[in-house]
Amino acid sequence: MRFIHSGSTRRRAAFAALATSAALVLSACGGGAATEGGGEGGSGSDGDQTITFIPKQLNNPYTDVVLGGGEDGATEAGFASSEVVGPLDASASSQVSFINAETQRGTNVIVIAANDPDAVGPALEEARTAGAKIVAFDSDTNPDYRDLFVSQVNAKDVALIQLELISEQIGGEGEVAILSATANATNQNEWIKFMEEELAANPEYAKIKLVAKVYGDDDDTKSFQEAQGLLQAYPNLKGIISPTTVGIAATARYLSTSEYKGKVALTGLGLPNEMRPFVKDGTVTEFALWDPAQLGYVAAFAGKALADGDITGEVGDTFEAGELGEREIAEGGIVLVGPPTQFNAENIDDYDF
Ligand code: RAM
Repeated sequence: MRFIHSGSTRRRAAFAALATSAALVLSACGGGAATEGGGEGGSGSDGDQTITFIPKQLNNPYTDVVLGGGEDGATEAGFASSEVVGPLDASASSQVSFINAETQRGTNVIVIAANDPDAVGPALEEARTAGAKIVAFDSDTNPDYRDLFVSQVNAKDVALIQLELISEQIGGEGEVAILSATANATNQNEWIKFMEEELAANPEYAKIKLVAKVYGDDDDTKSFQEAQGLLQAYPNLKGIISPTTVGIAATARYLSTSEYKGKVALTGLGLPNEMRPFVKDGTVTEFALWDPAQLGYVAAFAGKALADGDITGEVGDTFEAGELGEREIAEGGIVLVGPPTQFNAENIDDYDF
């Protein structure tokens, strides 16, 4: 697998299509037992272990890239099969039936990006009792419910980068708003908390005022409407931070054909392939992200190390994550992937995801 300049887009698209049909099959049977490709209970031996990824939602282009990396990682790590199941929306409890189905199938490793830190808890506890290892990635569960969390980048760094970018782009003063994903998402809320703390504590940001936080639910249409609503409600708005790939793309689309293009700044976390036209047409100057494929890739290797009993999730445990090398589990049971990259007109064409 090649990272950052990855060219396996076609394979990823095929994988995403498979992912969507898997979700529909499981939805159709109400999250009940599905037997295809399952293992024998939570204790598969080396050669027949199974891994299932449960993203926040399917039909999210960010998810497709993450899962492309996950699929590569699962194969390289030596899982007998890897699958993707998940809801089509990112609401708090939408993942529960999918977790239950994996427990019934005896899946050895469940990798989940939690839509809510607690709503998935009881279902994950049952999965663990049945022998599954739980790897959270992208958006953590309450730590009680998982063996470890694979985090894209240090959460505070993600927050700080976005503040630096918006401050630069609005000349250090004025009203700003945050357009987030869902109100329950652990990752979003952690980044927002760090942004609010830094705005309050750092004198460099004394003239920046956070006037609103709105939620587009990682739904393209809702995010677009929320962006529009922000500009109507706050005529003096100077900038928008959208720490979600769905939100930033929808907001850019809105701004690009509005009177605010080039006047209201927009930054946050975006996919270079989705943001390229808006960087080229002057709607967006600079935004950030990590390589999402690496997140799925590292999560698969972490799952294998747990399932093999090589690690337990203790601080200081180490495992090999294929071509990304050795990873160590840090305080809080967290494995960092990182680092973040900033994208602008000068470098955006160097990236293909
Ligand atoms: C969205 C999701 C995801 C987040 C990225 C940056 O696709 O909200 O959880 O990590 O954006």
